[in-house]
Amino acid sequence: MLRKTAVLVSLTALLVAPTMAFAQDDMVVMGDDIAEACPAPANLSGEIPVGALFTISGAASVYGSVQQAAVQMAVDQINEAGFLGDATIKILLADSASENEQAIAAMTKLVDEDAVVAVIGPTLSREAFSADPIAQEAGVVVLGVSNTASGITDMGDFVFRNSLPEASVIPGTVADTIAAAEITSAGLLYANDDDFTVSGFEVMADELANADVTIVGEETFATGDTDFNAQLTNLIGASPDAIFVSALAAEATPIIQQARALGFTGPIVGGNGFNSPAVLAQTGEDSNGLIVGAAWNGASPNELSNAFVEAFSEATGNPPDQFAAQAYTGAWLIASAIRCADSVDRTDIRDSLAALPEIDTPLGMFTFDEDRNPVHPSITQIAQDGFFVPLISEEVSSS
Ligand code: 1QQ
Repeated sequence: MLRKTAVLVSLTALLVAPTMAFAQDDMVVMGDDIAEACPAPANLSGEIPVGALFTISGAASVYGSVQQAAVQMAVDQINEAGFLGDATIKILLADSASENEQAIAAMTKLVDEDAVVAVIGPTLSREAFSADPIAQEAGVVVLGVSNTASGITDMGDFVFRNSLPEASVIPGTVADTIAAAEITSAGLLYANDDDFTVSGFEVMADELANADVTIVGEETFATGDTDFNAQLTNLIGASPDAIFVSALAAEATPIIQQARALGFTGPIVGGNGFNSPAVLAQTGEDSNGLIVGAAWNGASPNELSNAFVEAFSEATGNPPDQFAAQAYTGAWLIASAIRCADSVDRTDIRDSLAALPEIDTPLGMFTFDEDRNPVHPSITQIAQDGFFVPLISEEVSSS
């Protein structure tokens, strides 16, 4: 029903032939296909408040700070392009501080006091499981741009994510690792107190078993731990071909360092928590041979991705990571939903987001499935000399 409406709107838009292109100052940005599918809004004016709830401080701040920069960059482009007609988006930024209670308090304020029409975030899956029910209850769209645990969108029909879940990415990571490094055995290490790390571990264990890789051992730790020598000694003692790790960046870094210090030279395979350049910067040569599945890599041969890399690098002085690409795309998706709804009614925005046509994004051709989860390509990467590059089999060395 909703999709039919979108098609009709699209035909109408073609008849009035809007040749609005969202290239600014020769810069290519997202939004062209939505500009064609949905006519310029006629009912919007003023500043439209949209919440951005990210972990800007605390243990997981490596993810939140780039998300903040990417969302702001997208919103600046959206406003400068007049994508919402006479209206502009105003981002209300809130810091979840890597704490679930803080995420709940911030979500409550955004939804109740600030009267946002939608929220982008929160950064961590465990924050989302704590805070998203508040948005769902209030009937406000919450769009996760980095939540990868299983079950996020099961919280309700106002809960969306554009971040590929571990369940979509890790099967490819396992298959590519087996193909490239010919592993037949693996050890597993994960934090057992975080929704994302537990979920990632479960997918890794299932996929390895499906692929007939022998699991030589499973070890756990708690978020905040710094010494992993006991667990790694156990795993390495069983001589695995690879070690699979589900951890956030703060723990991923010492795990890589300690595994290498204990003499492990095989592939370390990480989940989404490893996807920050901070992990590579802090581990230096130790991260060579690290394999990580991702929703995006800077080498993606995609015009919007290339333009995004250039604009983000210019705006911030640093190249973007996957979290930036997802946050940037998320802000454009919310703007697209508002434009196509031609309304700031919270339910209209929900319906419009769910009905968006497939659109071109830096993440590739993107659409939501019927459960409000993302559908777009994933990629397996390997760390080489401080950078994530797409994995091709010849590049795997057992250092
Ligand atoms: C989650 C994750 C983290 C790595 C987010 C940054 O994927 O918590 O779901």
